[in-house]
Amino acid sequence: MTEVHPTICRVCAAHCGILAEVAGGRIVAVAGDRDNPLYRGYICPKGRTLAEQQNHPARLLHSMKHAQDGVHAPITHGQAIDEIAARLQEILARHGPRAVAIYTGTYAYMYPAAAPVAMAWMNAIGSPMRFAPATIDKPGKGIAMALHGRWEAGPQTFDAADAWMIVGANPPASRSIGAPPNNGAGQLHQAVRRGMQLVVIDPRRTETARLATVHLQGRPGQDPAILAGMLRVILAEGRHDRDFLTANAQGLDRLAAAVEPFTPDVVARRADVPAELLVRAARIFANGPRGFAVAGTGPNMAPRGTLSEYLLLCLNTVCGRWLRAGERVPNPGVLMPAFLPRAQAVAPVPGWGFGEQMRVRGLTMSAAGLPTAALAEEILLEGEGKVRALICVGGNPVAAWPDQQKTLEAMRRLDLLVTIDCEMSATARLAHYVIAPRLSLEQPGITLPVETLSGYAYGMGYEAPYAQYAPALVDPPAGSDVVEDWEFFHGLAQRMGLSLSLQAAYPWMPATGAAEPVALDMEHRPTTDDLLELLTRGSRIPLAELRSHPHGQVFGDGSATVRPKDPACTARLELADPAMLEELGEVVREADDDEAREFPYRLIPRRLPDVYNSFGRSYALLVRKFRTNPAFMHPDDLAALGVRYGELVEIRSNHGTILGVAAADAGLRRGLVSMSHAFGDLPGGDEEERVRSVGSTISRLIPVDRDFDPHSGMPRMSAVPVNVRRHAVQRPAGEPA
Ligand SMILES: Nc1nc2c(c(=O)[nH]1)N[C@H]1C(S)=C(S)[C@@H](COP(=O)(O)OP(=O)(O)OC[C@H]3O[C@@H](n4cnc5c(=O)[nH]c(N)nc54)[C@H](O)[C@@H]3O)O[C@H]1N2
Ligand SMILES: Nc1nc2c(c(=O)[nH]1)N[C@H]1C(S)=C(S)[C@@H](COP(=O)(O)OP(=O)(O)OC[C@H]3O[C@@H](n4cnc5c(=O)[nH]c(N)nc54)[C@H](O)[C@@H]3O)O[C@H]1N2
Ligand code: SF4
Ligand SMILES: [Mo]
Repeated sequence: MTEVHPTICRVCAAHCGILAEVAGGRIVAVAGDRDNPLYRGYICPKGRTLAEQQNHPARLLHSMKHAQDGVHAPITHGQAIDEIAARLQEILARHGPRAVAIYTGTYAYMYPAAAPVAMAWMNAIGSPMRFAPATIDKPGKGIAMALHGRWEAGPQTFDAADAWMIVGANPPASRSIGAPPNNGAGQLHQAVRRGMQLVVIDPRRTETARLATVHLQGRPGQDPAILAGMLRVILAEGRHDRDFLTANAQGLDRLAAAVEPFTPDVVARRADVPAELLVRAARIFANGPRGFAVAGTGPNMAPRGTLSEYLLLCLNTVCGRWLRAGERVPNPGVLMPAFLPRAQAVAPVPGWGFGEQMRVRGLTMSAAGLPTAALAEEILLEGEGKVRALICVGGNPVAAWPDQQKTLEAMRRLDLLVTIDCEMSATARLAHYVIAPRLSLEQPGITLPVETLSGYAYGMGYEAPYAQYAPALVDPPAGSDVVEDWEFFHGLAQRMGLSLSLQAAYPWMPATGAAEPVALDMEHRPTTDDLLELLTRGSRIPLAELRSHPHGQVFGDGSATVRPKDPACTARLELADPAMLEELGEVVREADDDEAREFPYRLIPRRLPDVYNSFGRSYALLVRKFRTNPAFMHPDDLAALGVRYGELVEIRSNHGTILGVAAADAGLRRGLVSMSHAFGDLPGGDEEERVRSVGSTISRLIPVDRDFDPHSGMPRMSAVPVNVRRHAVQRPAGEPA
């Protein structure tokens, strides 16, 4: 007998509402769910792997303990937690709480209880050393928002936008930012068809750029100049929203003076974009009348990512692209407390320089969190405060952190490395213990993680008051021994005699007020549903009500309109943060292009549609098109180097050298190498063979301690200067070494 159940795909942060067919306790097929009011039947190839995941040969069905020489042996999860707790207690007793760090990776955020229970455990041991991918992703967002101030009512929405701008993001592939999470690609197409003008800034002619009214295909790393140039055009032509600025912002004159040097001609030279196109893009955006401008990983990974995000906020503010009193609140909250914002600014706060200090490079806590790119150095640096134990949750540092050489050294130096991972990832293979988790369809889930994203960054999260609850659909395979990620931390706390208090907040969420910590029962383990109740307490729609809508529901509320500004509110959006304008001054003074002779090419990141960071390589369906991460280059560049498609190229930076399989992308600017990250696995063995079977690790080209944002600690991960040449050894694919 087969049954079909609506559920939530948790392979990526889009969290599509899908259908799963269950027979004999197994998932036998998945499909889009036409009855889902938001996703309307959408599913992608990654989501389709859910039918295979549960019983996939690569899946870990038991936790593992390192035996010797890189060999792991199964261990029961209870025994593993006993041993880890004992080891942690020794480390805490000898070295104090700072010696224990946590890294909550990508898959920690697909499970609403995972990060909150993990943070409750960190609170209980008293360690501030909490790291997440945010600081190697788009840290400029949180920091820029701190410096600029927030607009309580949020931005004008995508569904009603006349002019939309996307800087270095490609939602058709990444489904992450720049378009709503529910089939953003389809929505972009529709919006353009209904007449929305789209401005795209990307050195590559992406799927997004192909829909653009204006595509500025400039040099990577030149977003500060391009955005300053657009601001200059808008201010010079008087296209700014004077009334809005007078009432709600400050620093306009200083901003105008700071962008003055960025004339269209200057920007055209620096960024290599036609001056007329820059002017046209600025006019389209400023004329709106409605829309918003968002940035993805492109500009954030390039130098001065925080400045780019800051100038983007200034651009939105200067054009008044924020919701006003009386307008509809797109999402007054569903699983979060009711949110009826006012049309007013929330004053700026410090972006960095508070909280825990890193022992390296003068880095501190920032509005984006502690700098993940400095954790390997913290582990390697001897002395008081050294990090000796690391627990990873659904993350893969060896594949994903910049500077793989340093990451490997650090992982090997740890007294204790534990990772919760469903596969023997590159990091798992170095771990003392690997905890095998339940997979998504084996546990209840809610769309809370997506809903909370809007609190982290504009242009993320749901634009509609939508939510879904999904019960566990199947048990883990017979004979397996797996736990939910949060259960690991509850188990640790039990053995260590700690009490846990749960806070209904995410690392990226602003405090909601309703979030007084609640003590968890340490005697009897709560159920995941108990935790979901706790995490959503005070929600506008009770979880019980949501459960009666298995296909998800849009909980409209006609009365949800933006309230007028509080007469007592004096907060203003800041257009002239001194540190940001100082940095813009440095852009004026710096040479157009450094390192041009030795490293004439620039490496830029890109997302491949069918894999998700290091997830997906084990699935035949997902590697049909790209088994590895090709080194995409312009065909003329390849011809100039005498390289044919499929041949090996050697890519060298000031930090390392990797091989890549050459592939042509006529949509790229010349002078670029565009590659995806998190491929390449552990180094070793025959390189020519490995690059064709597992790909290459671009983070080996990226030093963490040379060229980095001084506030976020983000290293230069786009516009990385590299040299490229044909590799001396060329063996056709498949030929034995
Ligand atoms: N299929 C798939 N989806 C994913 C992921 C995945 O691996 N695969 N990863 C997920 C994660 S963790 C994230 S953070 C998001 C990221 O989501 P996005 O930020 O949308 O990532 P990309 O699709 O790589 O788009 C980034 C674009 O920036 C451009 N770019 C590079 N350098 C610069 C620059 O200096 N300036 C400008 N203006 N553009 C530049 C690149 O050419 C690229 O087109 O995607 C998520 N979604
Ligand atoms: N050079 C370069 N480096 C980059 C980037 C780049 O563009 N260029 N992008 C950066 C970005 S944006 C990000 S977000 C980071 C990502 O950094 P990470 O989050 O550290 O990397 P992932 O590869 O997403 O790690 C996910 C891990 O979770 C495991 N996993 C999969 N499903 C589950 C599950 O259900 N439960 C559990 N517990 N584990 C699961 C996977 O096997 C994998 O090992 O990488 C960053 N690094
Ligand atoms: S877009 Fe993401 S959530 Fe939607 S089906 Fe694909 S992997 Fe799943
Ligand atoms: Mo990311």
